[in-house]
Amino acid sequence: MTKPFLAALAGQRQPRPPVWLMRQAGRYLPEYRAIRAQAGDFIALCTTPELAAEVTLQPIRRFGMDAAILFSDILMLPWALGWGLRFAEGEGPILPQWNTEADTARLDTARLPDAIAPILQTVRLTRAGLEPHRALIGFAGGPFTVACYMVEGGGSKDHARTRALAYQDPIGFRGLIDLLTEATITYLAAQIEAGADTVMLFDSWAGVLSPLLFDEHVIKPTARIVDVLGRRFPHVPVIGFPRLSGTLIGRYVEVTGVCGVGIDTATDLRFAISHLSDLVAIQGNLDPAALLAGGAALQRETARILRLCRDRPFIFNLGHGILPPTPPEHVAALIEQVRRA
Ligand code: 1CP
Repeated sequence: MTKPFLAALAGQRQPRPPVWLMRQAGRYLPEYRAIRAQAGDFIALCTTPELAAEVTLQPIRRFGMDAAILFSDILMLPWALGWGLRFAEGEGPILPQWNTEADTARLDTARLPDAIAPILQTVRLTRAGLEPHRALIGFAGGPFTVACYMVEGGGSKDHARTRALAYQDPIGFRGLIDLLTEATITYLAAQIEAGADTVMLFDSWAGVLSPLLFDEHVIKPTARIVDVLGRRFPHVPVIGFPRLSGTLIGRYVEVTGVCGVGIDTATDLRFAISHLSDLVAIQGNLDPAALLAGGAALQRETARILRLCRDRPFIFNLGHGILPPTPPEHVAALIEQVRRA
C-alpha cells in the first residue's frame, strides 16, 4: 500500500499534500490528559507501551493525519544511557549537568538495548494499530540538541553554558557529540527494525550555533547518521529539523543528504524553496500561534503555505510544536482545509 507521506519524502509531488503536526499528541487533547493522569509521570507514560501507543494513535483517530509520530521524548535517549532525567510538573526536564570528558564515560551504552525495549514495543503496537496507508515516524533528538539539555541540566533560554563549552573544551564536547551520534544510530536503527517507516531528527537548538560550529556539531553528526542508516536501510527516509538554522538550511540539506527537512516558522518559505533541491521534501512552517488563533488568520496562513509549496514535494506541518492551549477544533479545521487543497 502506498503511503502519500512516504511518496512525498521520495521526492514526488502529491495531488493533496500529506499532513501531520509536531506535538500532535499532547496536552491540548483531553484524551491525552486522561491517559497522562493514569500513567502518573511522563517517563512512566513513555515506557508503558500500551499507554504510549494509545496516546500516539489518539490524534490519528480524532483528525486522521497521514502520519503518526511515536510518543516518546528526545531525552529518553540520555535516560536510556543511564543519565538521570525527571520531568518536574510544569517546569520541564531536569538532568544532571555534563561538565567534562570524564562525564561522557558515565553514559552506559551497554544498558541501551534493555532500556529502549519498551519504546520499541510501543513502535510495534502502534504500527499494528495504524492503517497501512498511514506512516509511522520514529525519532530522536539531534545529538547537539540532546547535548544542550545535558550540559545545561535542562531547558535554557540562551544555552550560554553549552555554547561556551563548545569553545572552551572542543575535544571533550566533540566526544560527547560523537557518543550521542553513535547511540542515536543504534536507537533509530532499532526503531526502524521495530516498524518505523521513517525517522526524524529534532535539532531544536541547532540555530544557536555559529556557522562553523553548526558544521561541526549539527551537519557532521547528522551526515553520519544519515549515511549509516542509509546504508543499512536504503528505503527508509530520514527527515532533519535543524530549527532556526536560517541561511544554513541549504548547506544542511546538501551535505547531510536528508530526504525531507522541517522548516521552522521564522524561516521565509520562499527562501527555503529557492535554496533547496526540488527533490527534497519540505515540511512545516505554519506558525503554531496561527493555529492557536484559528479563524480567518489560520485559513489565510494555511492557504499561503499550500500555494507556495504546490509544485514541489511537500508535507504540511507546523514550524514548531502545537501550543498546549490550542483548541482541538482549530486542528480539525486546519486538517480539513489541507484535505480540500
Ligand atoms: O507533561 C507532559 O505531558 C509532558 C510534555 C511533553 C510531551 C507531550 C514533553 C516534555 N515531551 C512530549 C512529547 C514529545 N517530545 C514528542 C512526542 C510526539 C509528538 O510530537 O506528538 C516529541 C517528538 C518530542 C520532542 C522534543 N522533546 C523536543 C524536540 C521538538 C521541540 O519541541 O523542539 C524537545 C526540545 C523536547 C524536550 C522537552 N520534552 C518535554 C518538554 C516540556 C521539553 C522542552 C523543554 C524546554 O526546552 O523547555
